[in-house]
Amino acid sequence: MQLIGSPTSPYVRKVRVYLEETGARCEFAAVDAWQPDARLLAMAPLGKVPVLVRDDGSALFDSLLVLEYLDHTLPEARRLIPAAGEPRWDVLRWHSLAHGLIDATVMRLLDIRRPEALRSREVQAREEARIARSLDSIEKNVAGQEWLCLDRLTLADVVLGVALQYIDFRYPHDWRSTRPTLAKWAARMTSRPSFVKTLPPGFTPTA
Ligand SMILES: N[C@@H](CCC(=O)N[C@@H](CS)C(=O)NCC(=O)O)C(=O)O
Repeated sequence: MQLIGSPTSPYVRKVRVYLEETGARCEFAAVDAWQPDARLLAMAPLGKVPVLVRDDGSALFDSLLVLEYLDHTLPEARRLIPAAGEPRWDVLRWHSLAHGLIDATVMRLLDIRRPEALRSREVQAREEARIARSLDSIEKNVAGQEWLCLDRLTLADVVLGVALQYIDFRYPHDWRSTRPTLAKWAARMTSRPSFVKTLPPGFTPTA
């Protein structure tokens, strides 16, 4: 299998950290997501990464679908997404929240990168408020625990770690001083080898 994606994309990094953590076998092919080539567009007409090319040549896209598929290729003991019941909804709910943090940070960045006359402070403020509100809510819910769900690493931890580092990368600001529990959790999670190995080029982790 081959994972196609950009090394700076947080959506791709979700999958790369997952692969490092589970040991699922898949080679990585780096592309520029903003200049997708014809092969990529033929497989994934939305032109967004990550794209997973399966061994039969068929493609899956959208990070959660790619992650669900990869998880199903593993024996149950190595999976990071519970198969059923409350633990599954809990992990997927955390995934939605962390993925939403990534979406908000991307939306803000895209607005900032528009020509000055087209930028909207209102759009940016809306995304910044969304991020602040979500971080406040997460601060109340991490409660000093090592893992977000169950008593082990799950997809929830992987995606929240990626989201927090993406905020540091693209929206650097002091979110830590008012959220000390989350700051500690983030420091622990992002020091894992899976995170260190997949750091986006040009990003120096916040201490
Ligand atoms: N919902 C998608 C989002 C993927 C996405 O937006 N990827 C960005 C890279 S950060 C992309 O490929 N952008 C290229 C474009 O929008 O043309 C997922 O979770 O995979």
